Amino acid sequence: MSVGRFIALEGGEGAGKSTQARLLAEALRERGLEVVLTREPGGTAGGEAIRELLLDPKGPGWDPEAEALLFAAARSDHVARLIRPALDRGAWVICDRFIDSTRAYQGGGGGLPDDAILALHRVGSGGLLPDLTILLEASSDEIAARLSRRDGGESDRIGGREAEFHARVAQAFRRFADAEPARFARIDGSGPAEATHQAILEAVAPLLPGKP
Ligand code: Z5A
Repeated sequence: MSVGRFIALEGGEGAGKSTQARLLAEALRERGLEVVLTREPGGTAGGEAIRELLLDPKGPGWDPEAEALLFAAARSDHVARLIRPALDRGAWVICDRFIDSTRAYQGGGGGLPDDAILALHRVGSGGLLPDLTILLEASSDEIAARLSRRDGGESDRIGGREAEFHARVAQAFRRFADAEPARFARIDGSGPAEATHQAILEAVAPLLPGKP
């Protein structure tokens, strides 16, 4: 049986994570691999219900502590019911955001200590980490243009926070990638989607079956 692999895509809003997650899933399926394409918050019925609670712009809003607990609860369900079973049967899991988003948004952006977030992750999800985390980065001008084309000024409850919050989030992602270069690949997502896809395929290649 082949070995299951877990790839997460991370980065700010509009960096191209969903687009690239889809392209990567298609490329791996073309190689005959079973791929589970999923997202956070979400991925299971319970995770999607918590997503609504967290992101609905008309919802009540949460303090960083409550937000971190809700993300951890959604992730716990996602790992137990979808991600672990898929990895155990040898599938590849491609996840649009995972634990490093909580570390960057509720930690870097919201001010919660990283060790508290990682402790919640150990309790909720057994501390599961991706084999590879792809950090997609693009300039703020490029991202603003994409989001304005797509959303015309509408944001979810977290995406709509002030620019300083998002700057702290981006800085935190860079810090995590620099601290764990073996787990992260930092990829420039500002160019055409196809160029970014090729760079991601190169980063993923060492994990493919048959590679040492
Ligand atoms: N959040 C959190 O706080 N803590 C956590 O633990 C987790 C999440 C897991 C989830 O929102 C929110 O929850 C998020 C973080 C927070 N809020 N913020 N910020 P989401 O899942 O709804 O949204 P998102 O993750 O921020 O994704 P997004 O806005 O959809 O961006 P994306 O997935 O990175 O980009 P995309 O959908 O692939 O592309 C965006 C647009 O650009 C789209 O119209 C594309 O067609 C276009 N695009 C993509 N690539 C290109 C290129 N290369 N050139 C030109 N145009 C492109």
